[in-house]
Amino acid sequence: MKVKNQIILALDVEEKNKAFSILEETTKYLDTIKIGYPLTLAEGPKIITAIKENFDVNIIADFKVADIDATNEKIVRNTLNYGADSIIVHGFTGEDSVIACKNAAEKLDKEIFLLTEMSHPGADKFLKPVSLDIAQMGVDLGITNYVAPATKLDRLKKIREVVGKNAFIISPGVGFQGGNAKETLKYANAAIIGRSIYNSDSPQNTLEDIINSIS
Ligand code: NUP
Repeated sequence: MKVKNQIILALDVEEKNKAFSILEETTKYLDTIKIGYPLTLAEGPKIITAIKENFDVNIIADFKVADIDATNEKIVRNTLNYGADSIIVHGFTGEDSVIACKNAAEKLDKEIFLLTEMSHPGADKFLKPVSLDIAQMGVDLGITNYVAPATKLDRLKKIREVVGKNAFIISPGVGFQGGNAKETLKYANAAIIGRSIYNSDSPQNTLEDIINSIS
């Protein structure tokens, strides 16, 4: 996997017009975006298809899939059939749930990202104690893509140690949540950035500044 300029835009706006205007400004510098519940619930899942038809971007669907295996299979298959290239799944649900996601994605020649630890403070209570085990489970299952926090560089570093140098880590929490892009990219392959870009007066200028800061 490769991400242009090592930046993934988290497009958590809630209107198609706004989403499209930000994409028009930023896709010169980006080839990968992340869409989650905010835009998908506001506009319906066909927004994924519409973006794929209008912009040359890879779409990571951030649906943090966390159900039993049979339901996970349906969520992953439907999401990827709308045109998403990959989907983020939780690991805390355990092996059978994660394997169902992996198999469903591979059937469509697509990929999953395994979420290990999260970037917000509250994740320290329940997720932190098990996140390295989640990462190790991912390795044991042959998963090569991971999500790990930019706000907790010590944790990101540890997760990198578990998943190995060849794994692909994408890392949310840069900017608004306090993480720094350059520091994050010492351990992660790409930084996920949302509000700092899409809430900026000039998403394009902000993105250019971030890219300059890491190169
Ligand atoms: O641990 C996580 N933290 C996180 O912020 C896992 C995530 N998937 N995210 C998502 O990354 C979050 O839902 C949002 O879409 C994006 C970060 O956006 P922002 O804080 O840069 O606006």
